Amino acid sequence: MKNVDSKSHVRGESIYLDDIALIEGTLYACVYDSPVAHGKLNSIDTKEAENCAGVVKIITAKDLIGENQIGGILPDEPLFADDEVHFQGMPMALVLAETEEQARYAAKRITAEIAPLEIITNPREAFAKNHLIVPPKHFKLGNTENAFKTSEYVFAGRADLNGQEHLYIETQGAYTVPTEQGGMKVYSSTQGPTAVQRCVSRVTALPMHQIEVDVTRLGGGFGGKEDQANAWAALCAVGTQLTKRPVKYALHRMEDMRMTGKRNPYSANYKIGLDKNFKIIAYEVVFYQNAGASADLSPPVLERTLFHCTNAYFVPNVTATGYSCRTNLPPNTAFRGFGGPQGMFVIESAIVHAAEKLHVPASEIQRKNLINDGDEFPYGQKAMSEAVTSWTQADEKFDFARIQKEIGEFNSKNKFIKKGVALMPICFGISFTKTPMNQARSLVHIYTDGSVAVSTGAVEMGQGVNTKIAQVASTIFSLPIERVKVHTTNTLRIANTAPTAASAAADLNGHATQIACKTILQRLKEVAVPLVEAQNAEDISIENGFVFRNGERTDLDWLVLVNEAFMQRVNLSEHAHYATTGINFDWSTASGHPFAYHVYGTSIVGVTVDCLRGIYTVDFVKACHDFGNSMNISVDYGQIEGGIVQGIGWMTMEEIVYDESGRLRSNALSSYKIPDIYSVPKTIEFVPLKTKRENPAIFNSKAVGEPPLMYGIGAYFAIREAVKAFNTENLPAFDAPFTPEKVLMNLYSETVKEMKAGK
Ligand code: MTE
Ligand code: LUZ
Ligand code: MOS
Repeated sequence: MKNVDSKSHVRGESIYLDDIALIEGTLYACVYDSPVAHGKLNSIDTKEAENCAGVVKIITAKDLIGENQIGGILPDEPLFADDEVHFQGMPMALVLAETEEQARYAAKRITAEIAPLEIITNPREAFAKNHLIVPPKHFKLGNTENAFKTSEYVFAGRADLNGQEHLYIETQGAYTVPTEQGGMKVYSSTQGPTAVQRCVSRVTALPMHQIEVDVTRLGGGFGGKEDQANAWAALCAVGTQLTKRPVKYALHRMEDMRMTGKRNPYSANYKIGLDKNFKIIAYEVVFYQNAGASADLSPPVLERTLFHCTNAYFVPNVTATGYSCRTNLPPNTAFRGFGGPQGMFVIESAIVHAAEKLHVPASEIQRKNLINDGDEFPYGQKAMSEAVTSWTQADEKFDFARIQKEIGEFNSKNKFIKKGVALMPICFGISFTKTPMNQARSLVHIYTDGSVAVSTGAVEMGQGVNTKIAQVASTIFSLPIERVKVHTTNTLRIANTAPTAASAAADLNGHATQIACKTILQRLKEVAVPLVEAQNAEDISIENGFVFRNGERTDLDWLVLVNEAFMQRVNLSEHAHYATTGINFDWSTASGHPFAYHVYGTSIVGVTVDCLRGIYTVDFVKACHDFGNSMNISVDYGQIEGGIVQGIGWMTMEEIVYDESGRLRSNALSSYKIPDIYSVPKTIEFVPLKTKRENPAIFNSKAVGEPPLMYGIGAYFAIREAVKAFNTENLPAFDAPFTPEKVLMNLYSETVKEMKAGK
């Protein structure tokens, strides 16, 4: 079944923030942001800007009626810089003008006097100076100290990972409109309407019931709008509060890249111990997370890094430590995988390191250590594992040995073109690790023409959640999907929502919708009993628009039944609540059962490297993936393909560069390279995992939004294999992304060394 938005998308008729018709009198906002990464703010001079044409008001910290604070987890993020600036791009003042051009022109005329303070951009340096966002986090299973003593082989090393720009097609933005009696309606491009509502309430001091947040859809979020849509909504809201006029701000691409946080970069130290059969018996890892200037979501991101630090493997003795390090960069934040991919990259590096030293294929160590049913993750939960089944089924379908053999033959015949292949098993936990966030609500109405309207807490951002929710209602009521409309996400209809994140939106909100629909359906069946002369509601079913009695079609149709229910004053609406059962986690013991389930899969990634130029192509990604019973295979394939390409981009070409002054050098699409259609793998082939197990998500499905990104990690290691096939003298550092420049330097490492030595 097609995505319910496909027609309006193709026609360009779908509505995003920038398409909302503006009300007369709307003002345009533009931020003046800090030109330095760290300093004491002595004064801001807005005089020249105030005199610019069209300027209505300029707002700074001192003008706020509410709190100058937007930090959700820790109160460490002022909306406007007050006494200090903490990163380049930190908002300092907001210009409101009659036109967008006037607002931007005036913002450029603001100046500030800032006394420079020490700038730190590197997480290890921040750690050395004890600039931590939160106290360190630890996971411990077994006893690594003893296990290293009994290990046959021990290897230690370092892995580094850069961040990633979200590059949602629709930039951040908001539009706020005053409503009567001091209230406000907020249109926001956010994954978290409730987070926006809370934040607006905080900076305006308006109670939450005066604030209506409405979201039609996003042109992508990828985690970047889980928390970081708040600031722009808060800025517009303050503007509306102080001028009593609607205020709009849609960021330009370069503003967005400069002012918003990205995927957290990490630096890590690992130590891995194996027994003589290559079983990993000990793993010690320390993560230095680059959090940026404030907490934002970095603490839970770091937690998920620890949750996934052993990927799809069972290691009986694990000590994992995470430091969230405060630097003078824009606050980093959620990004598809939420720290999980970073944890996985480090253990994959450790395994490849061991394999190289032991002269065995990495896949042998990977396979021998896959987690099995009943094995314990380092956080106490016992696995219900599909790691081995997905590995075996991928091997049966795609034949690893044959692929490896073909690549070996190719490499022996070609001097300047080398191929490489890597296996990438994944295991990703599904549920917000903060248990209370795993709840959702749905509001369902049947109207007297028989059509159905659904509202939930889920935000559509291209991932197809509205299609899946419409499918739930259409399945329960047995109506064509056209009879169901999923409406905007709105805090007046659905309150206290979790953000659409953690790949859990379709499940949580789908379940709530299922409960609401079933409740109404039961009422309708009871209405039908006397009308079709049945004994009781159990004898009734509704299929394809007709009432069935004991499996036999009657003449009573959906429309008549609905109207009969209405005439009998039976409630045709329901607001239902759903909360995931059986999950818990306690940080005081660092153990529990945080995930409803895990998503598994095994991919094989093949690349070709041009050893004269250092450029490469990803030839194929083939995998056995644990879709569960996919609710919508075409939507899920879209998620798989998009996730893989995004993962490959992160691992290979997307390179965020901040200079030592904390200035973003990769600040536009000319200097930040993301995968285009030419860098998409020629072949992406997936087989669904076959298993007899029941899947716990809605309609026996499994979450699909984030896990496929992690297959992209395989591209890094496949390129590494190809590079080693050309330059056998060199073992490249574990330092992602593997950009063409780095590939070239590693292909010619000896030449590079000689050049450095001045030869
Ligand atoms: N797909 C598209 N097209 N656009 C997006 O912004 N975000 C991803 C994923 N897939 C995203 C996407 C992220 S980070 C998450 S957490 C999930 O979608 C969220 O949606 P779900 O819970 O409905 O899977
Ligand atoms: N967001 C969050 C997430 O707040 N908690 C999570 O556990 C999570 N996991 C994945 C993506 N976003
Ligand atoms: Mo996704 S990182 O959970 O928004």
